[in-house]
Amino acid sequence: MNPTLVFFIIILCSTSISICLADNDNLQDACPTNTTVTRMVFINGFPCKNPSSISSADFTTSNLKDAGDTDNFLHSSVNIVTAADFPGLNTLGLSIARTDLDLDGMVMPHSHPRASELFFVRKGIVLAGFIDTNNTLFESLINEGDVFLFPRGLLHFCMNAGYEPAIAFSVMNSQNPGVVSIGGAVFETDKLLIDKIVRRLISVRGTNMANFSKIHIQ
Ligand SMILES: *[C@@H]1O[C@H](CO)[C@@H](O)[C@H](O)[C@H]1NC(C)=O
Ligand SMILES: *[C@@H]1O[C@H](CO)[C@@H](O)[C@H](O)[C@H]1NC(C)=O
Ligand SMILES: CC(=O)N[C@H]1CO[C@H](CO)[C@@H](O)[C@@H]1O
Repeated sequence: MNPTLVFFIIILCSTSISICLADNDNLQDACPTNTTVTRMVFINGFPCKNPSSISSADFTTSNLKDAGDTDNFLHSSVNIVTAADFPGLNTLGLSIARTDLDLDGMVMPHSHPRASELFFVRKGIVLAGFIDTNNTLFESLINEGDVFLFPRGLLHFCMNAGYEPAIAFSVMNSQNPGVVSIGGAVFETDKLLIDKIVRRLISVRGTNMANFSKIHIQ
């Protein structure tokens, strides 16, 4: 094939990929989700409310005020609020989450195919990390007020590394980030497998073992 043509095809593909990687731009000020519309037609996003009936309540949520239920074998809870639950988020390309980590709590490796994530620790000490496409582990011990970044689509995890329950909030750059979890329903019945994954994380992590001494799966 003509090399110039190949070059233009590559340019075309890479520019259209970069467009697809972000949520669509909004064409109006706001478009709060009308949650009562029966979805007969499937569109990219949610239908908007009638602009004349939009109010400040559409742009306010208290869904992240309360701690999630950490009474589970991972001792953690994650509550993601998307445009489906928080009408004002529709078409803004944002969503927000709250993570509660009890002592020894962890969130298993997972990824968000449509969003990068800013992870802000509100309380406690958290070990947060992600694994890139070269299987290199990037991780940090983050304290209250610190922010860690999980790039789009990469597997990431976090665990409580302190001596008190930890709380973190995340902002994601998609109104519907999606979750691909390797710790899903399959593993919830197989604690041995979880134990193997934790051991694997520890071995990847190598030297700094001190913070892991408290992690155990019951
Ligand atoms: C939401 O959609 C329903 C059904 O189409 C409509 O009756 C209702 O008025 C809409 N609500 C708002 C606030 O626009
Ligand atoms: C990929 O990882 C290997 C070792 O794990 C390292 O030597 C190499 O530099 C890494 N490559 C990139 C591009 O990061
Ligand atoms: C909570 C805790 O023990 N954190 C430690 C984890 O490891 C680093 C590096 O060794 C220490 O600086 C932290 O105090």
